[in-house]
Amino acid sequence: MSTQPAFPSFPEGFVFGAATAAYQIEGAATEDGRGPSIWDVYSRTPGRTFRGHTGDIACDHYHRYADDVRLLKELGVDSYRFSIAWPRIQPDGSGPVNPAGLDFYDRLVDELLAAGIEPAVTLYHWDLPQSLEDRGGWRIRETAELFGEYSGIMARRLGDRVPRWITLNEPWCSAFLGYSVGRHAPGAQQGTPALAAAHHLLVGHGHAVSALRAEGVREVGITLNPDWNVPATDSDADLAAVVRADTQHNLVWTDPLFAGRYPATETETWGELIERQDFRQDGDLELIGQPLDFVGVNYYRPTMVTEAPHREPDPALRTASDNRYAEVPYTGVRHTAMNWPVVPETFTQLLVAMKERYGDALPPVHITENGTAEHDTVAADGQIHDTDRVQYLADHLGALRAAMDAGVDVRGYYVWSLLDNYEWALGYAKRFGIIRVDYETQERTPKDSYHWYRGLIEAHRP
Ligand code: IFM
Repeated sequence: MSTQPAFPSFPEGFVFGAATAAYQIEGAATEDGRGPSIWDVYSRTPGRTFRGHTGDIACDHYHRYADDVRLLKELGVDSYRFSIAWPRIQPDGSGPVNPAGLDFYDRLVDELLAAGIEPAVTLYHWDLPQSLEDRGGWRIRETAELFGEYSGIMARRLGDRVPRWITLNEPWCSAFLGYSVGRHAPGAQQGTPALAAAHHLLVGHGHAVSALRAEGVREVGITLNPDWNVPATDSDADLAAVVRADTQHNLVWTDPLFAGRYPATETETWGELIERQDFRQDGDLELIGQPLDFVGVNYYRPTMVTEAPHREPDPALRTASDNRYAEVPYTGVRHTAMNWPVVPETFTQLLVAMKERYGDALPPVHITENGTAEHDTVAADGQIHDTDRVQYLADHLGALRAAMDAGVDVRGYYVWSLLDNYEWALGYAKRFGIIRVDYETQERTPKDSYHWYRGLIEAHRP
C-alpha cells in the first residue's frame, strides 16, 4: 500500500476550494439563447485546436450541475469558483439580457448555497461574445465599457448571494495568447493592438470594480497568472531577458493595479510597439488601481528564459510577444503531462517576491488555481491512482504554507480543477481534474487526489 503525503496545515478560516470555467465544462453551446463566443468560432476553425475539439458538449455541466455540486459537497470545499459565460447573459455582448442565461447561474448559486458552499464568481474567463470581437474585441475601449455594464447586470442578479467576485481570469492569456501569439481565441498575431488589448482588459477590470462596488458586493478581486521567470545563466543578457519576460507577464498587470503606474521597463520590452500610446487616457490608472479586497493568483510552474534575437526584425510586422527572449527547457526536474516543470519552491519565491515589490499595497491573496495535468489511467480496480497529482498538490500546498510563514497574507486555495475538462487549444487531451470525466458517458470518477484533498479539508474542520 502506498503512503500518502502528509497534510500541510493552514490557519483557521482558510478557504479550501475547487475551480472551473464556463467554456471548459458547461457544453450546451447553442442552448437557451446562448450566443457564440470567440472560443466557439476559434475552436470550429480547422487547425486551431487539438483534433478540432470544441467545448460544444464538454462536461455537460449545464445539465449535470446538480450532480457536480453533490461531488463538491462530498469533497467538503468551503467555496467553488466558476465563471459566467458572458454570451449566455448577453448573446451579442451588449443590449438585451437573456433571462434563461441568468436563470442557469441563479440555479447553480442556489444549489451551492443549499450544499453549504460559498460561490466565487469569475466574470470573464476568456469567452468574449463573438459580436464584440467582430467590432474590435479587446483592442477597442468600448469592449471594456460593455464589460462594466455586463458586470453590473451580474452583480444585481447574484450579488445578494455571491460573496466573492473576480473580474478577469488571467488577462495575460486574453491579451497575449489571444492577440499576439495567436494560440488562443481570437487567434490574432499583432503588435501594438495586443498591447492595447492588455490595457483595455485592465480598463474593463476597472469598470467592473466600479459596477460591483455600486451593487455593494462583499469582496472584489482580479485573478492573474504571474510567471516566475528563471534566467538560464547568470549572464547580464539572460538577466535582462528575465526583466523583459517579467514585464510582459507580470508587471504590465501588477504595476498599474498595485503601484498606480505603467512598468518602467515597458520601452525596453516593447520598443517601437509601445511608442504610440493613444489607447491610454487620463484617469485610466485611477480606474484600474481602485482598491481590491484580494488578488487571485494562479500558479503552476516556473519558466526558464534566455536572451534571443527578435524573431521578426521588422517592427511593423512584429508581435507583442517577440521581446528578445525565449523559453528553454528546465532540466533536472519532473515534468507534467503539459511538459511543465515541477518546482514547488518557486511558488513560495513568486509570492514572497510579489509581497516584497508591493508591500502593503498587495491585497490579501487567494490562490484561485493550482493543479496539474497528468497521464492518468484507470486501474483494474476502476480507480485513478494519480500519485503524481497528489504529490504535486501536497508539495505546492507546502510551498504555499512556506510563503504564508514568510509573511504573505494568503486566505484561500482553489484546486484546478474539479473536473477533467476542455483544455483550450489542447482540447480534451490534457486532464487537470481531481475527478475523471469519461467524455463518452459523462461518468464522473473521483481520483485519489480528490480523496486526498477531501482528507486535507477534513483535517482542518474545527
Ligand atoms: O485550464 C486553464 C485555465 O482555464 C486557466 N488557467 C490555467 C489552466 C491550465 O492550463
